[in-house]
Amino acid sequence: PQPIHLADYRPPSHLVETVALTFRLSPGATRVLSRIRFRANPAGLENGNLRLDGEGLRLISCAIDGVALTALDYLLTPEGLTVPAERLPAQSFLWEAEVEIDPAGNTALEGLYMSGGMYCTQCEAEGFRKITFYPDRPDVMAPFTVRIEGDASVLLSNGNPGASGPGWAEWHDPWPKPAYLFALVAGDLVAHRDAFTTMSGRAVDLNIWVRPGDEGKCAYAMDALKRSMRWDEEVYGREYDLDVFNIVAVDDFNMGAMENKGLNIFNSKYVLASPETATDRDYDFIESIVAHEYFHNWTGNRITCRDWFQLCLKEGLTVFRDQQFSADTRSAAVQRIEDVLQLRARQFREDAGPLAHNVRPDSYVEINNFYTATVYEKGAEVIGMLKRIVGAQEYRAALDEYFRRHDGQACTIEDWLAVFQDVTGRDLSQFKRWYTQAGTPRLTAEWQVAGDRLHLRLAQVVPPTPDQPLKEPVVIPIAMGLLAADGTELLPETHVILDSRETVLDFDLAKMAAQAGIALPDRVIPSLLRGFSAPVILDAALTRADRLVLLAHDPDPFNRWEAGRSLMRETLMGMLTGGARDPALFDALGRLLADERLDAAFRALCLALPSEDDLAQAAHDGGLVPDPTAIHATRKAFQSAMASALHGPLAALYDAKDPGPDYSPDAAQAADRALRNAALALLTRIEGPDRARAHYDAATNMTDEIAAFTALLEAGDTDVAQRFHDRWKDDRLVMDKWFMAQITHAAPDRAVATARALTDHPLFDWTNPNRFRSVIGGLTAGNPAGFHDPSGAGYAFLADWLIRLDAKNPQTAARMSTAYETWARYDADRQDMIRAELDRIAATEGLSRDLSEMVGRIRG
Ligand code: HT7
Ligand code: ZN
Repeated sequence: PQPIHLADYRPPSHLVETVALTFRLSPGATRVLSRIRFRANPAGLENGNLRLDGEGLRLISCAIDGVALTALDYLLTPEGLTVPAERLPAQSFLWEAEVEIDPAGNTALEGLYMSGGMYCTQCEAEGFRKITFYPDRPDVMAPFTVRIEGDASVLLSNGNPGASGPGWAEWHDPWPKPAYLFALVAGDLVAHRDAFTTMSGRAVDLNIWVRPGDEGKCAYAMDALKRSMRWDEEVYGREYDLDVFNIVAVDDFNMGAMENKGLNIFNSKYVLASPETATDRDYDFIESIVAHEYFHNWTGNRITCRDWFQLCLKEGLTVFRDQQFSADTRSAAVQRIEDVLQLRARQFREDAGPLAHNVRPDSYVEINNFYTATVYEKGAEVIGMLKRIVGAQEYRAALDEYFRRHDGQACTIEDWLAVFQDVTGRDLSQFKRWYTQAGTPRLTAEWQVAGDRLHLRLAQVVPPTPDQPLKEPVVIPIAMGLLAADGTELLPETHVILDSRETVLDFDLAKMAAQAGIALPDRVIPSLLRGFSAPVILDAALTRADRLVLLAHDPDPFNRWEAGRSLMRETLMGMLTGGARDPALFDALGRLLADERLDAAFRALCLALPSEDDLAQAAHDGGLVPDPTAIHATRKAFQSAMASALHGPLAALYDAKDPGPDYSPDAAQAADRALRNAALALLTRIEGPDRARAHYDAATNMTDEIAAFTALLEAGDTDVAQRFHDRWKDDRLVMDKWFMAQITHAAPDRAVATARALTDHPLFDWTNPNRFRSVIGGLTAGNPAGFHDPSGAGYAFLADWLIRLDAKNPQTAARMSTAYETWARYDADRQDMIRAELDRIAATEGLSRDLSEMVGRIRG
């Protein structure tokens, strides 16, 4: 298939005034009747043909203004239907069609499909065309009326409920929306109900629909929903706009959740939670994903994207908003560190390899392949930088204007930036490069003390990426401070902007020292990029001693954590090349651990080591060829050394941080559990399994139970997997954890065999994306040394499963293929073996557009 280019965008030839759909539900043969009023689009520059997308539809009949069309009146292809301009009334006409579709046979989980006996839909990005003929593009927005006929007890669609009776229900959504926001659910479901009154007094019914038996696991998602609704009113002045807000949990879902207007559909993993079955991390995800989907109501639904190249317009902004919400709800510093960890693990990795692309891509073959960390997470960072550059007040003013100017429209990044330019008077043409250039900029910082002055040289390079060899400098906002060697703060936080390739800043040290009441220092320690003020890789000329000062004293918690992290990384890299450990780091960590003024969640983060994947990238960046087995062993050795060095403080924390049996998912309790369980993992490494066994037996919540379970797996316990299985075998979401944990914590040389054995387990349902990800992703992401086993067995195992899954669910198969994206880091043997697997996949007959695009791009 040919790529689609942003530069080729053309406005639609026809717009839709109203849509009325009737669904006659039947698992293998659902009938969809559509009545769509079209009008010619004056801005449509194309020929006036009516072009309707449609895939896998059995056309029963169609008519224009009541006159039936015959096959001679239109052109029907596997991609859609075109009625030539000469057969169309000039201005406005009614299109009617009846089609038949097969929800039960729809394993791709796109369009109308069945999950656990219920009907549900997923239309973003281009799933609506699998439901009926329609201009399935986001710049065609219309109000929808829907009638559902079926024998399920609950029949839901977008908008407000209309009339209903036994076996039928009608819905009307007054807000014009693109087809990708359409949704329908039908099933024998039960609701967890609540209500919300908006700031202007509108009463909204809130329902979370789940399978009978799950209704007791919805309280947290409901609470998160109400808090999100209030937060969006208070922080962005955005109010909900329908009488009802429905959420439905489904077990078979390709992604996390979907923001369909008034009818969000969620992967059940991100709705259902009870203390016994969900971890603190699960609760955290539920809160932020519920918030994210809710926030889309304004950033995505009321204002949507003109075309799919503009995906970051809604996704980057909505991720930024959900991150703000979580920062306001929990510890802002911890939230920022977690966001950056995620950004580096997923987006920096993507930017460093063959899949690097702009936040706003220029072309794609399959849009589903562009729901990426770059579009989402880097897209959010770009908004964060914009806010930092214009300031909080101007940011809010610009957002107010964005909502005022563009409500009800399908917009572009140009529209978005124009609002900021108009409101703030700033020229953002250079800033726009963040949207149009791929690659993670590298920022270098060097400095010199010369008498009573400090000269700080900042320089940037944006690396070449596929198809973009040459790059222009971007606008980098840098939040910074300066510390003296004893930790005294010399300069309160300052904001500078680097928009050229290089600049030198000059600071008056004498004045700063006098103000701080200390002698003129001969050594200063810049604390740069505080709060990770830009998504760049910083190479700062800091010594180990400088970093120890920052770890102990930096007033910016992010940079304090960052200093510890970089010391750990450096130490691990040193150990990999035969160097020794540095006791000063453990001493510093010991002091930090014992500092009760510090948030327990922050301390838990400071104990966590860089991942094996981080270390492989660090080795590659340092000109080495990473050895995944050695990285794994070195990391374990470091953990054991750390546990021995910090045994006293860790044991003390383990005893002190028990929040007791009354579980609450709140940040304070979760922080204590995180720190205690981090201590448990380290202590088990050197003490043996007794403490973890007692922890397992005493656990009254899943956070503690899984912490003990994984500690015991690491310790080689041979019984615990069966015990866990016997207790939880009937709970799908908990069993996903069971599958994943066993692979993640298998010794690397047994990881592929473990994964293989688990795929033979009777509960391994590979057509369920969550279960597939637990096992296959458990190997590729959770056990890198196992995946990169020198035999190549991990590469072959993944390829076998991708080929098999692709025939049923191309989207999930394509997404999982990113495990191969780092191939260029590794030795020639591994590269050859990966290339052979990519070739084998590419040569598979009938390969989907999704997977073949990914394999082609990864291979380069
Ligand atoms: N906007 C939603 C994206 C999404 C999606 C995309 C492609 C295929 C399946 C999908 N399910 C959901 C979710 C979001 O970003 O909030
Ligand atoms: Zn989103």
